[in-house]
Amino acid sequence: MQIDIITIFPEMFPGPLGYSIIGRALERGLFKLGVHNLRDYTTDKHRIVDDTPYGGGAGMVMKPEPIFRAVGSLAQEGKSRVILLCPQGELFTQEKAWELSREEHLILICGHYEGVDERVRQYLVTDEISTGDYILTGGEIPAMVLVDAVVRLLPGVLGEDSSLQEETFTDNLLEYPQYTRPPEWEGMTVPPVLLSGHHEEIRRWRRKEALRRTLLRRPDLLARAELTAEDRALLREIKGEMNS
Ligand code: 4G0
Repeated sequence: MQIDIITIFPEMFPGPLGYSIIGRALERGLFKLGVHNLRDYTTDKHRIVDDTPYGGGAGMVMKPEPIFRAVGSLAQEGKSRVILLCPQGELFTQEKAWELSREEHLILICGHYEGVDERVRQYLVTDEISTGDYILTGGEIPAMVLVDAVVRLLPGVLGEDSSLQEETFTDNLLEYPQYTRPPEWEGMTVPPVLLSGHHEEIRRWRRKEALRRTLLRRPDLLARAELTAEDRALLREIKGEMNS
């Protein structure tokens, strides 16, 4: 996969993407990262990328021409998703990360100021994506979030035994609680079932705790989960425990 970033702060990259699993994937050539200074696509002496909004009002808007030139020089006919990171975009989800992980070329546009000329959205961008309902000073950190979420799904990036299937959001349930050694630390203990070696009991306990967490913290996810007969029985047990 090729990922091209268009930004007025190219020095921010690779930044966090140069570390850990994504950094390793970059070194191993499992994806290519191109970082492009938007000002290199201006034609004026002062390399201006913003201008005042038509109709008046506070703040500045990103000019269309440098963005059109940058995307025009990077896009490969019919092969590129052109993504604008902005608060008005569709919320980024694990499902969207999986969708983008199947693409061969992503172009990410990092917005700034009070926004981007609407013609960029209308004629250039294929996807507007928001990482969450908050405003940042620029789209660079959301772009890094997207790259991390997508690249870790590419073949060969995660280790052998890390199961992408078992993950949170694949089945719309939160993860069950995890413990490691020691079995007791300053009076804080590990649930005995996990030390019991009874694999079937452990599986059932984990499923129940995943359901309990999702019920308490994310009832919206639980409503969308596909529940088995066992899941419904476990939820009844949990609800019984809550009344007593
Ligand atoms: C475009 C993304 C870009 C428009 C970008 C701001 C939050 C996110 C930006 C604006 C961003 C996110 C209209 C304020 C840059 N902030 N949640 N800021 N407007 O993904």
